[in-house]
Amino acid sequence: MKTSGDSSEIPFTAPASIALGSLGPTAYLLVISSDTVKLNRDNQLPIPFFQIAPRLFHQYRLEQYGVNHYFLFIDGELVDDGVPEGPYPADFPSVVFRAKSELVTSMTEWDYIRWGDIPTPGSGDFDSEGDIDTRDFFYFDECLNNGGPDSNVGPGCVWADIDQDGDVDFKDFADFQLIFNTTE
Ligand SMILES: [Ca+2]
Ligand SMILES: [Ca+2]
Ligand SMILES: [Ca+2]
Repeated sequence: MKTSGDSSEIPFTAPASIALGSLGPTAYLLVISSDTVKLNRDNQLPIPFFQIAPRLFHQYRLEQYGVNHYFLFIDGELVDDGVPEGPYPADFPSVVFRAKSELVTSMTEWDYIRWGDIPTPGSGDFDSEGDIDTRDFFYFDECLNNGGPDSNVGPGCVWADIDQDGDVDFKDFADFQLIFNTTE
């Protein structure tokens, strides 16, 4: 997503935010302005801020592994990690994203939001359903379009790097075709 909103809006949970919550101890709230991002997990914990290049699209990715570890990536770069406060999701999980103007007018654009099990690296199985089908190809194609030989397409496409050499290129596409629809 990207936003033109000023960082002075951040105390008002504006200009943009995405909140992952559920009935449990663990929550993640990202408050995003044009050049600054705030992560709030819990007011009792440190609240880190990150600088981003202003008014450009940026990608935010949060991974949580059981109760052991979470990782936050911005544009594929690890910016924060640590021990979660508990399991996630718990009951009634939700993802709430919004744009808001408190005192300063702004424009916010969300491109896409995804949620789900983290796919196995190199599996080609984006949606972790145990098959390789057209739905997986839809996202594989996106990784390939952003990739190429020796590219780094970031943690969001590790599942599409079939030969596990760090990129998503036409070699991976050839391998993807070989496993397409071959598993249940
Ligand atoms: Ca699949
Ligand atoms: Ca390659
Ligand atoms: Ca590859």
